[in-house]
Amino acid sequence: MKRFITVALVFSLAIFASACSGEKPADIAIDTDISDSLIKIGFSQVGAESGWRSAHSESMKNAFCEENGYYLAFHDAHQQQQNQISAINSFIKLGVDYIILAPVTETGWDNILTEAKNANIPVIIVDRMIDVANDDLYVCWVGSNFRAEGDKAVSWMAETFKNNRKVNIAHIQGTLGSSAQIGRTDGLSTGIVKNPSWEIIAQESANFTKEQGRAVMEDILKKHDDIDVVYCENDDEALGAIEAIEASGKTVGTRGDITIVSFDATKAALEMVLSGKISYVVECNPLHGPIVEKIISDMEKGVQPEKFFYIEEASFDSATITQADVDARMY
Ligand code: GZL
Repeated sequence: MKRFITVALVFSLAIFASACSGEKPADIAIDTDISDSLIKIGFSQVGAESGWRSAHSESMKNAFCEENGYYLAFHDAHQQQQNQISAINSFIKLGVDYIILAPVTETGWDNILTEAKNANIPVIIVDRMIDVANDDLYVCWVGSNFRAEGDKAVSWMAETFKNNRKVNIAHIQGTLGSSAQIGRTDGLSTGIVKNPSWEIIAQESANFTKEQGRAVMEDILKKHDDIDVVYCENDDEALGAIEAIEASGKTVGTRGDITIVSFDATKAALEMVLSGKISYVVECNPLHGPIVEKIISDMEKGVQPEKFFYIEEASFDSATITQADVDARMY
């Protein structure tokens, strides 16, 4: 196990972070009396932008707890890549045993991950994917097939609107350049090619947040009164969009004015599917903690993981969902 710097270290990324992003300070505080028997994990998390993200963070914190033999240094990057790079730099200086990165976007990681490699600290990527020149910069990746998620939503739309002469789509994207946005957008783009009656009449990012989802939808509603479908790239954007649509006097749902399609399948969204306000939601499973913990536990025994681990995912349709589906939701 790597020698861990056991002095009181408070890495204030605030100065650097606020200089770059104006975000609230986010410190990494490392205690002095960490038992050498604990495996030290540095985890750089995207932020706390959505219900999905909160569930993801909780799953990771529960898995990498002291009872399981870990010390977790958790950093919230407030959706800023520079904050993540600063945090990883701090983890390297601290001499953690493993770095886990949930990357906000796909590119820009080569240099910092090269530094981690040179420090002999294994890096595991979770959730979104990274695009680096050398895949040896990370040990493995755990996450979702975002393109497949988009294809699932588009298949449902093709069946639902197969008799429509025209389908006008408002497309609310996630964080531009993130794998989740790229994959879900690619799914819709392919659907547009395959379904000539479909047209994207508006397209804008709401950065996976409810607030921006509402603002973007308000803006689109001012310009368009012939929207048939809103394709939201996560539930938080969908919840915000629904607020804006209903405030405008229109109704949502398959039998309403505007059909809502979304991704994540958080409990809040499933309740909306059950009520019929959201017509279809594709699950994006955030419960990565136990999977990643098993990978590290195996690595500690000398077992190398598969390079890519895709999480199993379902989807929910307002025509078939049950109360039991909603009650069973863990997040
Ligand atoms: C998907 C994840 C996305 C979620 C959003 O794996 O990266 O980021 O769909 C979250 O809710 O903000």
